[in-house]
Amino acid sequence: MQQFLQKLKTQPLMSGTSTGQAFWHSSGEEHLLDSYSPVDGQLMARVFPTTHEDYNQVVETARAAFLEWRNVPAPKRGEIVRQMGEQFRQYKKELGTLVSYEMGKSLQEGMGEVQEIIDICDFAVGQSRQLYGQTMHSERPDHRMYEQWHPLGVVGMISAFNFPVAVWSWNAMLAWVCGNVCIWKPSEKTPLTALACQQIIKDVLEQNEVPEGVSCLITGGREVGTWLAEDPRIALVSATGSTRMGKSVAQTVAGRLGRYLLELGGNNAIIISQHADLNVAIPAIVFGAVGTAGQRCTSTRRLIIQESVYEDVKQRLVKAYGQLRIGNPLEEQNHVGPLIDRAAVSGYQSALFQIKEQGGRLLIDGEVLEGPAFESGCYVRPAIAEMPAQTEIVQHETFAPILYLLKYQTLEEAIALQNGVPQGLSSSVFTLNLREAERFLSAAGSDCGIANVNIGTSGAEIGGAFGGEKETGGGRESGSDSWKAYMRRQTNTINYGTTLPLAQGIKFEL
Ligand code: UN1
Repeated sequence: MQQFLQKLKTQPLMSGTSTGQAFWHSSGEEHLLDSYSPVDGQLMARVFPTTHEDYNQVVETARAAFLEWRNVPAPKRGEIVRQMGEQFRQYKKELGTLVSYEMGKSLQEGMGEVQEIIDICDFAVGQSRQLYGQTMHSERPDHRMYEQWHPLGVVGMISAFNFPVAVWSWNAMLAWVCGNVCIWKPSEKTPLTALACQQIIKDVLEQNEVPEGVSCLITGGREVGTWLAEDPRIALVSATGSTRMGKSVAQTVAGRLGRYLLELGGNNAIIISQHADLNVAIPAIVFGAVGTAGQRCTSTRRLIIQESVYEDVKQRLVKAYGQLRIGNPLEEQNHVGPLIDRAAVSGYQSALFQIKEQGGRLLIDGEVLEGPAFESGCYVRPAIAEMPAQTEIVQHETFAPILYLLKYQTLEEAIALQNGVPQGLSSSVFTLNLREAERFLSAAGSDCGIANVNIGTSGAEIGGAFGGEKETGGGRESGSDSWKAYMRRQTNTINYGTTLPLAQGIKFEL
């Protein structure tokens, strides 16, 4: 690991503030942010967090950089993002390994996360030549009307520990090709991967003489996120994390009529119909429920099963769970790594307790694993609970590998259950029946931002717009036309005639 850290130019004692090429800190050692690996409980590094004074310097540098960056032609900005993508290709193994070690997801998933960065870089390069506006026909003679998209300014990004680098890249790469400058506040639980990303793109910024301040990094706890939310100099705050955090960011940013983009909690369900191909469904369920140890916002938390196949599904799941290997995520044969920290383990234990209190029955009981290889205290056994109904705990997003089973008779009932939670991110149905699939995708079907047929709830590709409804926050990031969130629309009307006709036929003659 040490050798990977060195390659990524991340050291045991790091400055957590950067405006792109420059890294610095002004806080003393008494305020250090410690990064412990959930894999083995080791202290990986200590980071100097950003002070309020440093923060102001970062924002001012970013603002000055924006004045230059917005004038760089969009395809040229795309070219710089292309070079960043090349760098991430080169460092995929090192960064993927660091993601796995700092966050605890499997090495495969760590690499997959870096692949998402590479993919969004490619996407953003293409997008840089496609920041299209529409043209409209004016109702007035000798007039032309069209719209264009301009950058917003400084974009603040608050990211979560579970996707410590990919979610930043979805935001940053698009924000940059759109002409914005970025300030990234990663989760205080995963500062190192963020510093590594900043190191990886540093040379590209330098070689292209990109103004200092286009890519900024600030580190620290919740209060640092609050600085972004409160600051009228931040045109857009894009935040990923808990619904509680999102509500607070939304209220603060709305209080100054700023813009926000939220990607919050999910409570994702898969409906298993009697027409499902279970050979396809079972691996999708298991990956969705236990992948990233149930810490994706797209993790599968609820399984809504038609009663005639309920017993069969149950048995197959128990068998599949019996084959899961829990352990060091850096070892490729393991499927499930640790939870992020002991607080997450407490949340898992409390959910198991509430399941029993609310009439649930644990089909596979959870436990915190102990002994050699589990010293960090963060490894837990993925659990399955049969629930009598969608009780309070089922309504709640517990960031841990706990899967709830519910039974249904009719598809209408299944859809009502699927929609009957406060969150609305991802959803799936497994069926080979066309009517069922189309009903699920119709306006009367899933109320989520993502609705799939015969694939699971997690593992979305970057090409689609990513995000969800209700308490998930309503924002869309990544593919499709999500770029529009990082730009302001301007409607332009040009009169090339010699008179001044007014709209709506109004006569105003002098
Ligand atoms: C998240 O958990 O915040 O669809 C993002 C997926 C990943 C992204 C998840 N591509 O599971």
